[in-house]
Amino acid sequence: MEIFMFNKFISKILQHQKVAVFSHVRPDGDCLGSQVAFSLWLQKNGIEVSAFNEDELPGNMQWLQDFFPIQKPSEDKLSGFDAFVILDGNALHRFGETAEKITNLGKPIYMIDHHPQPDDIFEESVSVVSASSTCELVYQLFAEHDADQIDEAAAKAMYLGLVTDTGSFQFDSVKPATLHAAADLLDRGGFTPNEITNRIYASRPLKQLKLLSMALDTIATHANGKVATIAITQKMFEDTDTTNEDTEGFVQYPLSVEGVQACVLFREDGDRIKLSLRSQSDDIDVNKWARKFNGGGHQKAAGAWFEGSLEQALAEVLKEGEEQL
Ligand SMILES: [Mn+2]
Repeated sequence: MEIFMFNKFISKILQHQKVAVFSHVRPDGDCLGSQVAFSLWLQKNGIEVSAFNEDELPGNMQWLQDFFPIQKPSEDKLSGFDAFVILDGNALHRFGETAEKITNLGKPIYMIDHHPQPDDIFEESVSVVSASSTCELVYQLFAEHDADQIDEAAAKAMYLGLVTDTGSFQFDSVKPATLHAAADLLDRGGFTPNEITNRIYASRPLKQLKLLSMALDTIATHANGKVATIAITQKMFEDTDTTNEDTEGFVQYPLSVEGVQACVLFREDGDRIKLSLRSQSDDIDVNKWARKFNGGGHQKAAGAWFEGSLEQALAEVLKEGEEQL
């Protein structure tokens, strides 16, 4: 990773007076953590900041609101900003209806992200596909500018993103630099790792575990045990009184089956199926796989939508997967 990769980004963005920061729809720990930390950074450097997200924060991340408030955007709220920033996504459509219209305002848009194939609409961007998380990049920004500006709130917010985007430091996106960042955040923030992980992982409602148990029952392997699938149906949601948000992390279970190199989670959503694909092998590129269904993501994590029934989705997605192997 370059040492001064934020040089131009920092000098340009600090010339603005009033900046709006967006995190992506269906927010996760990385987009919210980076949004809160980056908003705090702007504020510390004399910029008036507002943070926006189209959706509700997950229940186990509401505590971030104590560090920096995140509000729902509307068109009238967005007048008066002289720059916009999007974090943890590289195309405006990932940020919801209101964000999609900010190009009409004619103000510069900045981006920090780690997904492949970024749009080219940005005034300045830092796009590092090999980074474990956007929070690791925001940490680099702090470090490059003035690490002493990392206070407890910013440290906890960034630590959250590091933990959640790396499956608790298990994915192979984790580099020495990731763990250096985590260690420095713990040091500067004066907190212990379990302070964050307990809030995130030890706060599961019972109904979520009931849903998980039903989903685990559907795990099956294919392609000589190299591919695993897991399915979540509307009926499971109804029977357990749960929603999409309760499926966070489920995709890791089929991937943990011995010998499995890639997996697909199928989730019924109306008359469509949401596909979440994961790979833990350099030989299987799930980004390519998902693109066959008009989706995308990373080599090791991607998503797509399938129009049709669960049975059709299983058959067609697996057929495509066999070709990939
Ligand atoms: Mn991320």
